Amino acid sequence: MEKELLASLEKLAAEIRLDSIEAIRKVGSGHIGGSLSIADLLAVLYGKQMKVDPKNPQWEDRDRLVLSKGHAGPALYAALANVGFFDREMLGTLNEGGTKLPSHPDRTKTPGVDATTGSLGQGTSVAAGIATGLKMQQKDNVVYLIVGDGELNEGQCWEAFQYIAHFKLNNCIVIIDENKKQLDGTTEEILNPFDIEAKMKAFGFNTRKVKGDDLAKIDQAIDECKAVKDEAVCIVLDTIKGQGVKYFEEMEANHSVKFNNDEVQQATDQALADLKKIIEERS
Ligand SMILES: Cc1ncc(C[n+]2csc(CCOP(=O)(O)OP(=O)(O)O)c2C)c(N)n1
Ligand SMILES: [Mg+2]
Repeated sequence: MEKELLASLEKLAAEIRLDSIEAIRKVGSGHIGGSLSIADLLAVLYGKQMKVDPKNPQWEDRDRLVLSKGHAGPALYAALANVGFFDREMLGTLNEGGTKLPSHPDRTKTPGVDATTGSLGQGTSVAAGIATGLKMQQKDNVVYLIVGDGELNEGQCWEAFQYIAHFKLNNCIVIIDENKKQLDGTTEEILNPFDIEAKMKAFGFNTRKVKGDDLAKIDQAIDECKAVKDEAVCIVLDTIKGQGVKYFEEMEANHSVKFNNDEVQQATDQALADLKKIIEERS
């Protein structure tokens, strides 16, 4: 990947982290861990891979994104704002009464949101349906489906995966955020998904696993998926819950973080300062 492009994606990933954390902190608590673990992925998608027009969010020929792990809405909103779908100032209205940015995405409220999600599992079927529709219309747009590893507890995921594989929906790139944690513990202790890559292969997916903080590798994996014909495709992202901010990575209960004491406030101030530095250096 060219140096300049890499720097611009690193900048966008830092902006997504900064804006997600600031918005959630303003609410007082929220899904920090799962928002940060997909910041790099979202930077590659909205910063390079996705065919979208921020000035025309309903453009018929756009690629779609289904954030099935809808609790990471703040990261999606940060990505959308930073590429121009709406004003960054709107991020400060997260979860307020009457907001266009509810904690979980709502396609009727937010410019750029393609699917209403939050009830885990359901986004997988929504993405399968959109991909089927695009195939029927002979459109070559891509649907990006982001699924959590804890979300795999939902049987609906496996039903949708079986469908996507059977109908060879290579226009639906399934991306599983393997951050090894879910709401109240590690996936291994709550309900072990075992080897996700092997499972997706067994379900008929052309599957690859990449480090979820390596922007160039994520980009390459998406290019590889786009080149696959007649097979369903999957990327397992090897991530850390809280990725990119050491304090949140090391926090044990980092699913929903409460900003209610001096320690977390001071560590967050430091994290925001560090992220601002990354953004400045790459501007
Ligand atoms: C059907 C359903 N059951 C329970 C929840 C509550 N819930 C929200 S997030 C979450 C854990 C999800 O874990 P994972 O998919 O690993 O998310 P991440 O680690 O990426 O935050 C749960 C159980 C929900 N949103 N939907
Ligand atoms: Mg998880």
